[in-house]
Amino acid sequence: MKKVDPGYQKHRSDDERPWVSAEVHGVDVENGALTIHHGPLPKVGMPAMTMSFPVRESVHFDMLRPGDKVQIQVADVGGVIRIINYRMQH
Ligand SMILES: [Cu+2]
Repeated sequence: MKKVDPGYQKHRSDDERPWVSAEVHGVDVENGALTIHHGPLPKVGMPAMTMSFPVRESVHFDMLRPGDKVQIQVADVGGVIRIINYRMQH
């Protein structure tokens, strides 16, 4: 039987996921994580908070700097809530 990543809903395209405002506080490329302050993420049950957030492996974010304003999309990938996409917020 084909093993499917249980948390990642493939039928739902990334484009449909909500974009949430966030501010970069720290960039940890080595550990694949961003420290951010993000707005409420009701889909994954998080209020607004500052946290270290794992980033999906395929997403490049080494050009981000503390203070950058971004919008993020998050999803459960392999049982871990990760940033799966971001875009600069102007
Ligand atoms: Cu959080």
